[in-house]
Amino acid sequence: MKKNVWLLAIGLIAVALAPSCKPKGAQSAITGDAASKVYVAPGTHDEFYNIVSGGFNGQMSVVGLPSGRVFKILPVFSVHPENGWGFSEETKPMLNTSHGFVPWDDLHHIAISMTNAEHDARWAFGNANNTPRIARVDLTSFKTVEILEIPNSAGNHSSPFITQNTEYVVAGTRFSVPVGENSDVSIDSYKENFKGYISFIGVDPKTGDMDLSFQIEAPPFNFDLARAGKNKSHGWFFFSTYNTEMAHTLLEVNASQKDKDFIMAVNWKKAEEYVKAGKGKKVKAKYAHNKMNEETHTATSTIMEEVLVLDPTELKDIVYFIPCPKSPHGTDTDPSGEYIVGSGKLAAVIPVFSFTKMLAAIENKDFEGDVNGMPVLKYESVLHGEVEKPGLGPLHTEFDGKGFAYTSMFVSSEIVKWNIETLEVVDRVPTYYSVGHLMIPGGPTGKPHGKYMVAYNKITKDRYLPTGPELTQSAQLYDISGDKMQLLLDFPTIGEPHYAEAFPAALIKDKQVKFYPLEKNNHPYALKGVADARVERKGNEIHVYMTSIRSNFRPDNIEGVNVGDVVYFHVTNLEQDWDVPHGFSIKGANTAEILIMPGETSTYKWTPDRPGVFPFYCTDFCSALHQEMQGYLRVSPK
Ligand code: CUK
Ligand code: CUA
Repeated sequence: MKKNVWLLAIGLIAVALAPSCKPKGAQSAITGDAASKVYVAPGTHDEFYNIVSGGFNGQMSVVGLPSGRVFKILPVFSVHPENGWGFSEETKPMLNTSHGFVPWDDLHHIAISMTNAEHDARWAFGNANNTPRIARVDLTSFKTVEILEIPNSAGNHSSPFITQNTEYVVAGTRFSVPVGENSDVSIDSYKENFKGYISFIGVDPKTGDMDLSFQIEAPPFNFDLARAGKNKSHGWFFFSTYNTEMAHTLLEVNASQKDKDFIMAVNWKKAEEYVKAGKGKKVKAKYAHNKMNEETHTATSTIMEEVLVLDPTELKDIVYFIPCPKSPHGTDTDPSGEYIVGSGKLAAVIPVFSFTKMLAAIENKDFEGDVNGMPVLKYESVLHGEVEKPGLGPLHTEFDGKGFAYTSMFVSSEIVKWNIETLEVVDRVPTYYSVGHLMIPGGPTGKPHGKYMVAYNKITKDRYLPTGPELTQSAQLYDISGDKMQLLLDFPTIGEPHYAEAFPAALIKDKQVKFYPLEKNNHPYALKGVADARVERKGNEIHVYMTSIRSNFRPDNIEGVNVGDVVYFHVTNLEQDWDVPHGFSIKGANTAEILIMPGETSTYKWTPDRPGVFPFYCTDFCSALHQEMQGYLRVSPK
């Protein structure tokens, strides 16, 4: 390795180790009235829903703001024994992929659906990083209702960012990979054989159903994050890229050599026209598309076979590169859509680009080179200006709708507030410690709700009672209604939050599903009343048509089952009231419990391996006679 590369490596290691430093003035940001600002009196509700990614736990969590209270862990990409997600026969297909059943993933980013660049909060989208997928959550039931796998992709980090009317959800690949029939190639052939893909997933405006509309083939860079243009820049998408060096080993050093990487600007309206004009090429690619049926509450998984790909080296006016210092992580667009902020995590400034100038630079062919024939715009001709001395390690930027931007600084552990027009830093507050994403309610929309800002910190150290080597990740709530940011509250989180979004609770709180009407339950094993409860044998399958209602199961004494039979308990919860689930589990079963919502049917599968009498019971305390809600199943030798 060359000497300057070693020096760079040492510099990077110093940066990487820096986060254990504490910010100066550690407690000073807290003032007297913080407690009253976060106090949500018993019996009253929080003002905002905060949907928070769970990182390596693969789920979303639902948090109230300003209290920081957790209301729900909402299972998405990881199995969740608490309510049978990925264990019940109805939900197993949701976790199917072209690789088969995948029980875990890593969920980084949240996107809340929008209309006219404002939250409509119909759906929450989340990304799976490891086995690339996008999930859609229905925010009237807080259930994951659809999961779409993304082919030609790996490390689905640049996702699931959405356009201002939820026309598209995007998914940009973090890892470029060889694709197609023969992807058994030498890793050394990275530059020739590896490719990056950006996927545009269409969302049906009525139903929310997703469809992989098209992909754009891109150079083998790493795509990190993205933001749609909005208002003024509606029709464009901006992706941050790093490793434009196209290294495939020791990226820590080899992917940090250039002073500038790129923000890739994509004219998706134009791409859409090309798709309509038949300019795409269909290529073979296997991916799963999983949907929850609304009437049966049973998921189906379909394996898709091909995808439409656009080649921007031929369709020359859809992709442009904006140079951006240095390894940009976040890229964010301000509420007007005029400004595009790049956050080079190794850069000393925050560059702010102008959409108007970008269009002019394209018009005037103000180029400084190309990537595979796709133009690189001149940095100076697109630049609105640079925020100077913002701090160390800028990652992400959110907006308050009052002309200010807030950028998280990972290395210097602070949030920096700056004026979008003048680029002047006007305030800074410490975070504890090493903030990743930050979030302002409505921050990525055209109409931020402002008021609060939350820092999602990567390192907790001494903030809570210690719990051995693994400490909770931590969030911190700040009041941003005044000129100066004020720290109000620390609260622990579920998993490791990356991005989160928040919206006013009033948008959805009166639209919540309370129970499912029994008469609309079209599950093939649904029962409408206890009179239909029964046991049926089909070969070596035993189907128990079971009801649950306070406070019994019917049937509750089951005989005639032999070792090796496959027993299906199809449990219908006959309750027609809010907040009365029943649970079910049986001794020794090699699966989780199921938790059945009122009016729903859920199936628990078990293959007994020994003779005996096996008790089962309701796992959710449902009435004063909950402990009476039980039964026995007798298993006889074959
Ligand atoms: S992120 Cu995924 S590495 Cu800054 Cu959006 Cu945390
Ligand atoms: Cu039903 Cu406890």
